[in-house]
Amino acid sequence: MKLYYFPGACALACHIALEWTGAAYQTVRLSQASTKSIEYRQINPEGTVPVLEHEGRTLTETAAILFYIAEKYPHTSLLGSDGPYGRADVIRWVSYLGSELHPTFRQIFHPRRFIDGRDGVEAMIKTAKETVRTRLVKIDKHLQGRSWLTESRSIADPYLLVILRWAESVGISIDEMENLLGYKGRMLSQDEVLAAITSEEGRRTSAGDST
Ligand SMILES: N[C@@H](CCC(=O)N[C@@H](CS)C(=O)NCC(=O)O)C(=O)O
Repeated sequence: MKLYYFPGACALACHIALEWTGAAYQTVRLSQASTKSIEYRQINPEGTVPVLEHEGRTLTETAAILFYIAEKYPHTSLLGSDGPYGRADVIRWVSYLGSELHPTFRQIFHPRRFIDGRDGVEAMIKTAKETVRTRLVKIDKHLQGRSWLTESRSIADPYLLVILRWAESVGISIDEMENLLGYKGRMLSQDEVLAAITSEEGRRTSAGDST
């Protein structure tokens, strides 16, 4: 498998999932600017990462790539271990992160894509940050008494880690969200998670401009 990414992007979630499989894979490092090149747009017309290439096929969209990795390596049990409910619960969380949280960061990282002039930019960013914070508070409550978002560790977890890193990089503190803090610590204590982060960012610890 070959994963296209740039540092700080949501592709990190797929990178962590690949590490969890223990299988061999390759990565292609891009810059955000180079995702707009004519060459890259032939791979992904959207001009975004992640992209996964495997067995002559190209897959885009974080959720699809996460599910593909999990399906290809069932021994990892990254799709939930509990029959139809367990699987649906993983879909629920990947959907929630991908549709309710991930897009909200676009308004924070790329306000000019939403508003032309200066007017309204600050207000939009402020509202988006409040929205993220409100949702993180809900996730913090959900994590009470749980180690992972779902019954067992799943592909939803590295996606949440990406969201947490973005939140902190734009000043949304999770210091008072004890369950999320513990969760982040649990994720960062895993060798595979650190390996993916280090391979993308070296010693860098913040997420930076990404979505
Ligand atoms: N819906 C896509 C969104 C992908 C996306 O927004 N990727 C960001 C990085 S997190 C990107 O490549 N941004 C480059 C840009 O918009 O210029 C997915 O879930 O994969």
